[in-house]
Amino acid sequence: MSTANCNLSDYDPCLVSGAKEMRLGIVVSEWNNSITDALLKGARETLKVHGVKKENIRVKKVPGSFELIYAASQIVKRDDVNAVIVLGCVIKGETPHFDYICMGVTQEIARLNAEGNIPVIYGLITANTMEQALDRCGGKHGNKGVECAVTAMKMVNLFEKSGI
Ligand code: DLZ
Repeated sequence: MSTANCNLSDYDPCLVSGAKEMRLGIVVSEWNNSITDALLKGARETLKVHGVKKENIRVKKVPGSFELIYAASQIVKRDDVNAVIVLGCVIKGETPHFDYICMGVTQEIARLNAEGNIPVIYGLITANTMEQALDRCGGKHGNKGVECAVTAMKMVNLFEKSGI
């Protein structure tokens, strides 16, 4: 699994349609905010390009990536958006804390995604270094926020269009 050979911002715009009436929730972590602000910008700009109205993008900031779980689950329960995107950045330190945060967030977002009524899009950067994170929030590997926005719009359309 590697983003080294792909660019997170590359996608085929023809595969994204019908987003004008979509309502999206975005939960963003304040930890490593130089990274997460760039992810949010990438996501917002991409949604805008596809016609999502500014007032239909609801952003909630949380202190750290671990809090993404609670905020996303509350938004899912309220059922007033078509999808939720979670954006965070965890950078490996000297202790195993990194592993616990990454594991906890990943498992709970996966659970919410499978059990809730709307898609929850996983935008957690898990990096060994700040440089790796910068490469993925608008640097040489593109912007994960863009990738998440595209994924959200595609996932909302998945059942809207097929009717199943
Ligand atoms: C405590 C902590 C640490 C050490 N590192 C990060 C990080 O790299 N990225 C991140 O989003 N959050 C970090 N946190 C904060 C935790 O996610 C969480 O906010 C606290 O443990 C309080 O629940």
